Amino acid sequence: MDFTVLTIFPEMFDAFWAHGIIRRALNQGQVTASTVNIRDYAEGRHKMTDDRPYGGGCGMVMKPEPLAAAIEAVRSNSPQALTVLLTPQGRPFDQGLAEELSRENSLIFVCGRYEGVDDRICDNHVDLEISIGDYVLTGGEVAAMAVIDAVTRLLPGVLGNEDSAWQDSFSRDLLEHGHYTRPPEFNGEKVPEVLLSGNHSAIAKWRLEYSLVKTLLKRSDLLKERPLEQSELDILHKWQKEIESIIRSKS
Ligand code: 9D3
Repeated sequence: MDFTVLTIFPEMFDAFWAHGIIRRALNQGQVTASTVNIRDYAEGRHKMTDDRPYGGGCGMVMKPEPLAAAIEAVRSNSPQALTVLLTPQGRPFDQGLAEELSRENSLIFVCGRYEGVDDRICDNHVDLEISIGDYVLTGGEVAAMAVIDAVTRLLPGVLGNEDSAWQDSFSRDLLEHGHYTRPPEFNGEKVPEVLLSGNHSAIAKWRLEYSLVKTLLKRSDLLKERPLEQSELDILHKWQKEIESIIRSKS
């Protein structure tokens, strides 16, 4: 996978490329990455990348010429690349979109700043617009990092353990069970005993039960969307009966 990021703040990505899984993927050659300064494609003594909006209003708009020149320069080197604009009005980013993007060979990310980019860029130079959620950022850079991070961990060989990236369809769309490591007792709290038992089928059963209950309590919207297997329905029934018996005993 080749990532190219177009931004007026390329230094923001220096630390991003230099740490963790991304750095290892770069070192192992599963990923190549470069950052392009949009200002390098701006004309004039001041190399301006923004200008005042037609029709008035506060804030500035990213000028189309430097962006178009930067995108065209990058595309001429990788004509098959998918060009992605990070924008609040884009398609909501989720794991499904991360999986789609991970199947591309080459991705170009265009990071807007100010109030946004000239709309003629969105229409003619961009294949896909992405938003990372309904909250207001100051630019596309942090959003591009989120997308690159989520895509990189899905690339073949990047996580070593293949199934830690592509979970099977049954554990997907549930919150994860709790995680514990040593010591066995911390601040008076013990690690759940079943995890120390070495009984792998009991551990798998416990993990599924706590995934389901945690999802029910914290993200019931996920359970409503998702089909449930018989073993999962059995667990929810067990909890339903427990709750009903408590209610009956108090009324
Ligand atoms: C006042 C209207 N604003 C639209 C909600 C203007 C505006 C706010 C923030 C225009 C651009 C931005 C900068 N944000 C991004 O570039 C951005 C973003 C975001 O703000 N939220 C979620 N995903 C993304 S992707 C890029």
